Amino acid sequence: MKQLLLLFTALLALPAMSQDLQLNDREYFERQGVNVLVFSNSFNGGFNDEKNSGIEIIHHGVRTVQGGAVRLNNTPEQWDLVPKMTNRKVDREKGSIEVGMRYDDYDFDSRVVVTAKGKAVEIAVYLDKPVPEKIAGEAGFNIEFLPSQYWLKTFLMDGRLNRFPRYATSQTITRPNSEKPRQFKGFKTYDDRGTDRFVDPLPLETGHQITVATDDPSRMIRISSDDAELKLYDGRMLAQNGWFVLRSVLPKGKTGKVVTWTVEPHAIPNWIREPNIGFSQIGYIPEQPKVAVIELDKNDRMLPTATLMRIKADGTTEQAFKGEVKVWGPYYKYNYVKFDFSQVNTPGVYFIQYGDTKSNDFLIDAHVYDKITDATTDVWVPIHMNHMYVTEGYRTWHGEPFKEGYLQAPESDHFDLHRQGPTTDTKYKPLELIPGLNVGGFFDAGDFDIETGSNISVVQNFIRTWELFKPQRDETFVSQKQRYVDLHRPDGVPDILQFIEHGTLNLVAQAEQIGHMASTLSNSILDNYHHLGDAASITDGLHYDPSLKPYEVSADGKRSGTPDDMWAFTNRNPNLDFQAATMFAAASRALKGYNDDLAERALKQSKRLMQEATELMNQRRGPRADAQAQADANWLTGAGDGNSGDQNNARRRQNAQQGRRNNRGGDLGTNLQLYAATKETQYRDRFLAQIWQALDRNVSNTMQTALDAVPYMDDAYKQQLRPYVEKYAQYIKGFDTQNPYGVPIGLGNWAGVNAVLNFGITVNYAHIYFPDIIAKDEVYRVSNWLYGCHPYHNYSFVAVVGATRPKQVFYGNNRADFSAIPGNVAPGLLFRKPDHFENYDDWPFLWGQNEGTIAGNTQYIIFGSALKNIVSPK
Ligand SMILES: [Ca+2]
Ligand SMILES: [Ca+2]
Ligand SMILES: [Ca+2]
Repeated sequence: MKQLLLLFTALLALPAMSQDLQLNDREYFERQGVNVLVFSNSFNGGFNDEKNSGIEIIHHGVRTVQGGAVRLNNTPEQWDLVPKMTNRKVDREKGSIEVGMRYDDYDFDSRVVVTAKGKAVEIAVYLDKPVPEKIAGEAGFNIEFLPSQYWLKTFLMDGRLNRFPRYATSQTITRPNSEKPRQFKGFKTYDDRGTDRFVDPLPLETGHQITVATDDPSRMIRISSDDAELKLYDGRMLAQNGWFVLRSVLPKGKTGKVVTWTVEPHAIPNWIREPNIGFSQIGYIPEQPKVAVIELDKNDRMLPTATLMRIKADGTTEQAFKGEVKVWGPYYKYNYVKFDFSQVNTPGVYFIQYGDTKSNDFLIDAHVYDKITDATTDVWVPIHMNHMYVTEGYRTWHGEPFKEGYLQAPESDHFDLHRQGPTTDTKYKPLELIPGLNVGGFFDAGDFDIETGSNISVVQNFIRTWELFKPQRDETFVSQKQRYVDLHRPDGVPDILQFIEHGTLNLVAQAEQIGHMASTLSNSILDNYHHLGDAASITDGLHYDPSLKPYEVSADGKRSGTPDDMWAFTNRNPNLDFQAATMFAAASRALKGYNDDLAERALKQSKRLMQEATELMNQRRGPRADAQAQADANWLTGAGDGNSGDQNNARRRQNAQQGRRNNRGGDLGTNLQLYAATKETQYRDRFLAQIWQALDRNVSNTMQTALDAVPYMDDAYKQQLRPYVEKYAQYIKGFDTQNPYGVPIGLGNWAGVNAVLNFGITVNYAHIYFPDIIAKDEVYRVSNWLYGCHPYHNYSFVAVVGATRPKQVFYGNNRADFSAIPGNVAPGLLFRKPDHFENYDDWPFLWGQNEGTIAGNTQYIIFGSALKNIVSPK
């Protein structure tokens, strides 16, 4: 209570804010409404330009500017080179931050010094040696503005008025490829159509003084430079995820202070961020706990009460409940209070009012959870079926992709972080067609490759959903023969079975044709990897024939000289084979009676791969095994991994984590799955020999696997598990003091939805099997978070049926249209160091906060199915 009072007092006492920018104790420049960050987030080199780094401005609560650094392009793309931060020095006395930047590829070093000067910062670039000849005239100091926060707003350059364009329509020139600074690993993001020239945008405006957003005080920034010309570009000319770029080219042949900018972000006097009322957009069932978490600016005063308003059937409103607002306390940069309206349980339409802030409306009703998985199963998943034509009503989502099949990958270092070593580990020669792989499988995420590990998880997730909940829902027509999928057209077969079949078809083909599992089936060239549009147009559908010239088609129309065929990366990984073997055993069980032939093929591959993988692992288990196991464990947890920020590594890690969930503590999960599939007691005994020690070591990591076993074990097992579930209950409660939302919140470069979903699934199962230990009330923690009770905004992270305000944009394959694929689950809240959470809902292009993955979204189906089952048991 004393602590609460102290916090309460702290909330009431307004910190004195200076009118000038001050270097604060979190090492960024701050005044009310303005934060200027200097490499709090560095370019980590993982997936190159993630639009999350360098000098950044958080302007009235929104991170609208980033990318401040010395760059080599007018409008850098994701695969253009990024500088490595070589040092960062905070000088409190001078009120400055200095950062060293280096491009190894060009042996080019520079420094930037940012110093607070009243309401502005001075940004100065220093060179100890002149810009290297090769990139002289290309290297410049850049800063980038978020298009969705600036388009249609005015800007003034040296007195000339203009408006930021809604769409990219400025002018470009082409220049010889020889003049283009090298891209990541020498890859090319573009297809020059045989011209040997690249496209370079021309500036929208040039001058010495610019004010952006003169018509919007919350976005207005004045920038001037006496010693350098400012040029404003539109990065979207080259890439849909480009930003508006302001830059000054560094002068040739000069050293010392070469470019100086004065940057003054306007601050609205006494600005206080509007409270963010977090609640479930899907609503609440009458008997569940209902607690809104309200996020408050640190300069905001807490109000003593909040109100729940009811919208009556005649459209008028009335007060349903008025209650006390309770302090939770500070969490990173904001303060948090809670409003508990659990006692309201009359079905109806409601909204929350806190001071002048009103939430949108939501339901209290017994049926609010009934449809939470429908958009994901009926729309998102079928649209991600590869090698099929997918249609919905009048709309074709995509034609049949990759008709020409997959080639054996040659030795290569891949942009998507795969590698093909010097041997293929197959009977195929490099670039030879591997027959039969263009069948089944699911697109990875916002891109179109087949990540094998991920697809294994997907099949397993569907099997778990099928075996535990037996969903009979049939809203999708799937014809493998016609290679045709039609949404909202029942065909008499439960969709989940068809999804299991579709995933298994590709994975069995890999095992049969390659002899083991490929690490991935992926793009061979970078310029079709970033494809946005119909998946069927990624490749030309014709077999690549190197005897033809690029863009040339053979007389019979079957071959082309364009090297766009996809590759299979085939280096053998017995761990992956082992995972596949486990999954095949389960798939064969699930498919029996529906597709007996496929069930049999899956079982055959399961047995063969299991045996071969075991032998291979025994052979390879040498002195390196322990070190490697530790390295693997570190990689999985992100420990000691400076490059945890990259897109695919993060994605692969989450998939691997999911795999590990089935495979935790050695091969716990595998033995369990094998026992379930075969009922051979050796597997059960091996599982039982390991599970208790694993639980003793780490109850939270092992609990899911332990719970998965309950249906297959006897009552004694369940009794022995009880004390661990009691421990797990403590672990759940622990989150109430860690953050205001009571769920695990991730701080990585890929936001933490998978950890949240894992947690949610485990809590759900724990409640199902041990309702006396894990109360029903606990299962709503994760749904509340997903559906809107979280920091930054209160939109549902799931584009789910029933939510009043789901997120509107996601990083799906239709992201260029600022759209979403229904049923998607966003990674959620991205943490930017040192204290900022965000989730853009007007800018889909940051994968770490907006991309849904096939493994994650099928995990959501398990979570949602379990939750529905708990709320209204069948
Ligand atoms: Ca991918
Ligand atoms: Ca169906
Ligand atoms: Ca082709």
